[in-house]
Amino acid sequence: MSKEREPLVTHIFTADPSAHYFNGKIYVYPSHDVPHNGEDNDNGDEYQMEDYHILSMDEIGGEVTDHGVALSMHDVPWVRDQMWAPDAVCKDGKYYLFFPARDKEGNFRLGVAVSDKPEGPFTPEENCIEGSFSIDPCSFMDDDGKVYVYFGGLWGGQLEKYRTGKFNPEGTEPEKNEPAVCPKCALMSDDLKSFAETPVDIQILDEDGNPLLAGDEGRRYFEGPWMHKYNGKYYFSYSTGTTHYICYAVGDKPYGPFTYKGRIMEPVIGWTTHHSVVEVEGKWYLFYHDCELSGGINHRRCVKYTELHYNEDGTIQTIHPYDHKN
Ligand code: FUB
Repeated sequence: MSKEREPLVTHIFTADPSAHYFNGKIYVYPSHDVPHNGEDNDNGDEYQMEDYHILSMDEIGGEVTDHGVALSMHDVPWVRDQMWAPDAVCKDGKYYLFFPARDKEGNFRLGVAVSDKPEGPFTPEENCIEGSFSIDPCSFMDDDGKVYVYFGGLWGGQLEKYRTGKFNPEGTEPEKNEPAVCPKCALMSDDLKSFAETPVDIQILDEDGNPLLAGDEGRRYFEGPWMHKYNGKYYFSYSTGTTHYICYAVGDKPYGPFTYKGRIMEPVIGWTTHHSVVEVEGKWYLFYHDCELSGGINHRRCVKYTELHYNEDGTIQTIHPYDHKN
């Protein structure tokens, strides 16, 4: 059985959980951390994931099933290594797994793989999504059936190297008093295998309508985007990386702009923090990870979940991950 704020599974290390409610069950699409003794660095070289295992639960608190290898990097012709945070969407009875990985040149790209079942196995496309770059795809289907992919991550995720629209290996973050690097969004084609448009910037604004600045590290975007809808509003949430918060911003359209509203979760044990938000039978849950299972080793993480609560005005109550009261 699974318990709130405890590792969902302990037989493998898991991270970056994208949770969905498909066919009356909870499916979690996590990264699968590979234990090794290499050192951590700012390029994320320690995250050497090679495959994906899909987890499922019949209900919140239920037994967790590990469905085994759903996709391996050895089966994806364009991938060199580092299969990082994935997500999935269901369209017309098929399941689409979106994932980032380094291509043969060592640049992060996004790929897609398809299955008839939510747990896979997934069959990958031969090539990465044309025009894709960076990491952490979050696939969101709006009420009209359109699917958008939000993505991007700084540092190891290379997002700052695309500031000019083209890859610049020397690209850096803006100065502290300049607008922060924006996450990206692209509408997907009907078959979900390509971008239907050039990815656009997602603007995150402060309370005065100004873009968050690069030096505002407690609020600006770093990686790990997630999109969900609550009471007709679009909630764009993400990790602030260097300050280790999960924050959110609210808007009226899938492309934003989004106005910063606050923190969903305070820092967890470990450097990275990464989440998803899912509604299950009228209650809302945050899936996230920390490094408690490994005693704090950054690349040996474990997926957890906890209930998430909204206030009447639509703001989200901040979760303190190790205080079981809030
Ligand atoms: O798991 C590798 C990377 O760490 C993810 O892509 C980031 O979001 C961070 O969790």
